[in-house]
Amino acid sequence: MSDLSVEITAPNGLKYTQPTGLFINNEFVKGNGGTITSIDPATEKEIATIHAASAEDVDRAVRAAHAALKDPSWKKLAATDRGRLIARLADLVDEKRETLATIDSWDNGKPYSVALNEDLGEVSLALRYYSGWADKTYGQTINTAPEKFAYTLRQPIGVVGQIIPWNYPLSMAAWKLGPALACGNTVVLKPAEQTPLSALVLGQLIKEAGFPPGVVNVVNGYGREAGAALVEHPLVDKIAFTGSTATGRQIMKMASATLKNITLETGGKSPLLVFSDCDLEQAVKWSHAGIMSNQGQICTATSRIFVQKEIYNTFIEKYKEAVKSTSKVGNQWDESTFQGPQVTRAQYERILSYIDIGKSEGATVLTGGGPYREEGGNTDFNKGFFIAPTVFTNVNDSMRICKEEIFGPVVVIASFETEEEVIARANDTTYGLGASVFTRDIQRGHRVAAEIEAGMVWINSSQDSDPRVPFGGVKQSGIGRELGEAGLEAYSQIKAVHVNMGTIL
Ligand code: TXE
Repeated sequence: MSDLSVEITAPNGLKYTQPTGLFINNEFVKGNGGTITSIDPATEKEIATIHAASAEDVDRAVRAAHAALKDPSWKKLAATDRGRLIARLADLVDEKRETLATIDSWDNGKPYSVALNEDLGEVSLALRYYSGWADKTYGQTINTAPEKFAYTLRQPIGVVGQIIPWNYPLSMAAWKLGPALACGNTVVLKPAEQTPLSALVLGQLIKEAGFPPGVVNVVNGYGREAGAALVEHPLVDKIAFTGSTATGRQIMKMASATLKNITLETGGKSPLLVFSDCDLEQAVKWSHAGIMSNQGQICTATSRIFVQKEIYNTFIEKYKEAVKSTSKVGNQWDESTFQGPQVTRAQYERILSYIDIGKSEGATVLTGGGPYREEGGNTDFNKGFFIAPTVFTNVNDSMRICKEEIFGPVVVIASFETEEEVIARANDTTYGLGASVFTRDIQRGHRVAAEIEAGMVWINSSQDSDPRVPFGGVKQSGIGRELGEAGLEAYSQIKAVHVNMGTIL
């Protein structure tokens, strides 16, 4: 493959130039790790074929980032101007919103309106939020002895490798780029091989915004080759990863060879607790959105619903109605689509196999239970990775569908009797990412929030996320926090400087 860009017309009629190379030193270059062909998950047709990075290509990108770190154009840039560059990038993202949303929607399968209004909104908000932090990261002054004191400098960690997943391609890039750049690091970003396209257009915008060459490099590639090469590279000082717990574990092992700083955001099996004193309509609405949005491909998806016994039957009936009335399955471009196709055949088959496991474990299928194959609308349901939104009842906590992350539009609904019991059951998991609690009892809401083992708790909602608020997990759902002021900790390190003003030893 020699071409470094291709002219594309998307199914919604949008025409744009898709870069296909690796983005290193502000230029698109050939990769030597083979190619990646992106597939539209609704039609299974090819979108574009792009270059993949070999370990040598990753080395080139890392060296570019390493040189940029020391280059005065970045190292000596005033913090306020660093912030200005990030804000300029946010402006360019806003200008190119339709193009970027079209690419992510096409490549990932999520409804276009969701990509446009939710993902792209989040990208620009996260960048803008961190642009403001660039000149507000201070150290401390510490009095130590009568003639001595110390101060701390908050400095960049260095070259940061960022490995991101496919469920929110651009948001995940923005969550990681914003704080890394605000703190003065340089970056090698590796998008997921399932959704490699939009990050390349972002590369173009990074150059246009005026970032010096090498500050941000984008290398598409396969996890085991390009991803692993990034993690193992001795000039990479930190790895920030979002993806599966299994890969997170491997990354931790690989990073230990050079004792790299790491932050990991991994899987989850987040509980949602519905107490009988709740606003039932709200609980149904949020618990549906909490798992069925984004095709269920949400790390914090509230995939285990526990409903108090007194309202269990009513809740089940209302949930079934909500799935029927809200979870409209279709292609990305149909405005009425709530749920598009799963991202890849591999994910589709993985979810279907979990549905089979649920059936063989004896759970009852309340809705769905297999591929979505209804005729009609604008979509050919004989093609594409469409799953019928699936609700299991009559489950018990030891079933695999209640314990393992399915990462699709599949939810289990169980019943409980007491607060103490449901907290213990909600916490009986190796994961600890998100949790929701629905109650009108203000004391109970806060009490349960404090007791749940999770990095984030929603009281009377699900899936709220905001760049100003820390995001991350406990237990095997991750290490460290992204977003908010906490996100700056992940991308800066503290140097202590001891000063002697006197003459006493
Ligand atoms: O994830 P991987 P996959 C979960 C979800 C899903 C499962 C598998 O349950 O069904 O993971 O998805 C890169 N060294 N989540 O296989 O492998 C890879 O190229 C370095 C939860 O897609 O974790 C991609 O860029 N990097 C989740 C990224 O890791 C490696 C989002 C994620 O891929 C690598 C996605 C290696 N050895 C999946 N192997 C969430 N927390 O939001 C892979 N990669």
